[in-house]
Amino acid sequence: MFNAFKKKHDRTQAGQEDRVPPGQYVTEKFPVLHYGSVPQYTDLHTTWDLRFWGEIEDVARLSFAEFRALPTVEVITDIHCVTRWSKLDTRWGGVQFKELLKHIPALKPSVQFVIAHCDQGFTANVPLEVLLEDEALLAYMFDGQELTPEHGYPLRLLTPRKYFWKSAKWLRGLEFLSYDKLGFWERYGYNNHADPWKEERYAE
Ligand SMILES: Nc1nc2c(c(=O)[nH]1)N[C@H]1C(S)=C(S)[C@@H](COP(=O)(O)O)O[C@H]1N2
Ligand SMILES: [Mo]
Repeated sequence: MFNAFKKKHDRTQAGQEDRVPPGQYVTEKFPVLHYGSVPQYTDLHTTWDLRFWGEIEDVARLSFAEFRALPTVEVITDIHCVTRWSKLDTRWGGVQFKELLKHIPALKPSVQFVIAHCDQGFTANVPLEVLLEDEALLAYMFDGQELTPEHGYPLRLLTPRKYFWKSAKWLRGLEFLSYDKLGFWERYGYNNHADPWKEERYAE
């Protein structure tokens, strides 16, 4: 069902320590972290959609059925939480962000940032260029199974090369902007750039 998409990790040939950013430890577990409660969904076909607005040729939405009909890929990548756990070789399935862009009205050339909007008001800001990378997914499968509610069912972002807080769970909308606008954790004091390899954990 999923097209094989396995970008060889830059560091797979090296030892594990070269895959673990400074100040992180590796866990086999999959901790759950978020602010607030886990949203409950009943009939996704009638109550769920994914909306697009901002610097885009037209506002748009995809229904649950339309979104699930988009081509999918599998991505294997490492995730790094700012609370210091890292999990290696996590396996995700979903729609590549750059694939999604083929199915919605064109972005204006001015777009440089994307704000992920989630159920219950959570937001995360990500530079467009990060989401254009091969590993950037709108993910709904983890380890071959549908995402569980606490990990973001029915849809989350998977944001490459950033601390995991930019991988927004319970995604419902994408806003396209020419300028940057801080998201939830970024306003709360996390570092806007969020590069684990530079330990960009907190704002100055
Ligand atoms: N909607 C939403 N998404 C969120 C968060 C949140 O509070 N709300 N927290 C982020 C943080 S801080 C982390 S570390 C990851 C955790 O994802 P997990 O629970 O699947 O491990 O989700 C991110 N996505
Ligand atoms: Mo986090």
